[in-house]
Amino acid sequence: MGLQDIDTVAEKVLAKNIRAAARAMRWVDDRDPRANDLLRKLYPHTGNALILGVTGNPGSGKSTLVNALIGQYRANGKTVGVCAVDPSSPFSGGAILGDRIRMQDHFNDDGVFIRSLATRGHLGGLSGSTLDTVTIMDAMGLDVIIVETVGVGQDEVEVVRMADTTVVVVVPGLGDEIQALKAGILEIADVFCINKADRDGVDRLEADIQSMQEFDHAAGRSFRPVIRTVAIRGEGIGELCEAIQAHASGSDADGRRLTGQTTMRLRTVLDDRLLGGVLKALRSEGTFEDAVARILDRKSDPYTEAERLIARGIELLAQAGDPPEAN
Ligand SMILES: Nc1nc2c(ncn2[C@@H]2O[C@H](COP(=O)(O)OP(=O)(O)OP(=O)(O)O)[C@@H](O)[C@H]2O)c(=O)[nH]1
Ligand SMILES: [Mg+2]
Repeated sequence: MGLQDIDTVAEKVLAKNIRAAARAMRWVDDRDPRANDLLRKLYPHTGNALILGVTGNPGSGKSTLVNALIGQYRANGKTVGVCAVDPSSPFSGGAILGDRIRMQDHFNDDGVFIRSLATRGHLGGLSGSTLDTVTIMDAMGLDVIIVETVGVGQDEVEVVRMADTTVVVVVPGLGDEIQALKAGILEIADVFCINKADRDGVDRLEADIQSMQEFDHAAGRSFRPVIRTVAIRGEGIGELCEAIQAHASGSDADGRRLTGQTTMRLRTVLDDRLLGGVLKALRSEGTFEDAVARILDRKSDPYTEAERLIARGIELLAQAGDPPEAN
């Protein structure tokens, strides 16, 4: 695995070469040892894209909305990257295929780069591989990078925290929407999007969101816009883009927010490398399974074993070689 190889791929990614970018993303997915070196080279060239999180319940119309947003950004001359995270949840089997179909308007446009990430089988790696994919897209010089995730798990919430602006998609008529919002998604919304506004119950849902916002407002939080869309017909997309733009260029994009994002990024990479990397190594040498067996036999306990695994993990990390000096 030549360093030259990594340099070439990095140069090509920076020159917007699609095949090199796809290769880089494969390295990330496969946890290829070249990925870290590559990402290190790309990182200084990032920070220019608008990173947009789109999250919401399964089936709320996120992909359809993303498809419409791509159209709007392309019409404004902007290039777009999409990173769609398939939660592999029981609700939405086949989401990757679904994304393909829903975003197919843009498959032959070389100003659009769409990547689906499966989460099945990733050990603590969802946030990490999403973040790495976004880094590659940012380095490619794409203007807007949209990350679509289902807003159900903690992992998804963390992914969205890396975004500059987050749109939370809700739909009328479910009744449980607000419950889902209360379970943490509400917090992360910079813009609310009521999609499927062609259905009944829109006024009611908007009133619910607003009354929650009153509550938040009393606690010092500013009001966030609520935009109605009918994604399948492209209605409300212009307004949604404006609300996104207003947030992205607003005072929220201040130093504190950026520090928060950077903290989240570092934590994400750290979690990913520790859990994904070290745990994988521990499992492949059987240490983890041995520990499970000892606990099962009541010969040991999770506390002792966790300490033992941490110690072994540190040894494995040391063997993997020292990182380059910070400069
Ligand atoms: N009536 C109506 N249906 C819509 C609208 N937007 C999307 N849909 C439909 O809702 C269904 C789900 O849309 P998707 O875009 O796949 O939803 P999603 O949130 O990406 O779904 P997952 O990725 O599986 O969580 C599809 O059948 C869409 O055609 C809308 O504005 N109105
Ligand atoms: Mg989708």
